[in-house]
Amino acid sequence: PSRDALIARLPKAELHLHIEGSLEPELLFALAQRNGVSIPFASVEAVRAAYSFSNLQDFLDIYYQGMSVLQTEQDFYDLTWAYLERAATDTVRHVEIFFDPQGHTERGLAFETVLDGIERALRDGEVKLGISYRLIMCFLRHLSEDAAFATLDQAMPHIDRIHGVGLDSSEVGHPPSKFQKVFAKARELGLHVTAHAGEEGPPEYVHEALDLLQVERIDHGNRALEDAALVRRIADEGLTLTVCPLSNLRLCVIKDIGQSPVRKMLDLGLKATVNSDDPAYFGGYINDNFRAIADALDLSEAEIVKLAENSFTGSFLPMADQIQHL
Ligand code: ES4
Ligand code: ZN
Repeated sequence: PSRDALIARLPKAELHLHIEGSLEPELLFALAQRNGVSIPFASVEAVRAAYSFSNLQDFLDIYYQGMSVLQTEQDFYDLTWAYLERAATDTVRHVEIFFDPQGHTERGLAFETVLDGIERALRDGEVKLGISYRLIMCFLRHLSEDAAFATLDQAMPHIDRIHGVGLDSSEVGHPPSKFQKVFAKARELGLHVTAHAGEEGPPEYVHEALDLLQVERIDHGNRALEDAALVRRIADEGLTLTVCPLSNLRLCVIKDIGQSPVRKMLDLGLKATVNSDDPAYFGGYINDNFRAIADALDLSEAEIVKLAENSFTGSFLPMADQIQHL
């Protein structure tokens, strides 16, 4: 249908993408062999079959296990380059990529191995694919704030290469308030700030992300819709929500794709965007996410265009660069 053609050709930015979550089973297998890392799967098919989750933690256990095949700077390059080539086929023009340094430094890798490989691919993507980028370092919220400070210290010699900080991993039981001090430090350094909030956690966590972390965006934000005052605030402040429809479905945040919060957010005048989160694990890249909700939510062409525009105006690009894409 014409909606699919529109989605296929619309320029878009991806604002919620964990680079480690773009590790496809084929590359996972190839890297396991290259690095002599043993994985508990006999085949690519067996890996895919294991990607059945009933909640966020179910997924995270498999996601952290998958990362173990990433060992060298070249591995991080190959991972990131594969994502960028795939994103280019979806007419993605700008990416703001999350990475989880603690998922790697905890395994004994140097912070620089991770950063150098990801960044080298991002620079190549800018030159060869015309995709601009920002890089967002996430703190793992199931770890302590001291561990987040140690990660920020490791990043300090390279801070000009990192554009923002985020907060991810197990949400419930690890509220934004736990990271108030380290986010204050990040803001003092001039970094952009965002946080996962309201994916599984209550609306109170979204309030905390705004009040205590002073985030510029809300990653997911599904459960913000349960709180009318919060909805009003998000609308009034023009805050961007980075929604991930297929992620929500596969992590059982929603029962079917027709329950994606994108419909309500658009109807409420909230600035929603569509993103792929961990595409290798959730069964689709950004255009797959657009197509899934376009059908299920019966999005108009104007709504699809609006979602793509929101991805640029909600990005960390300077205004002048945002406008170039509209
Ligand atoms: C994540 Cl979907 C999601 N939620 C929280 N943390 C994450 N890390 C990678 N994907
Ligand atoms: Zn995420």
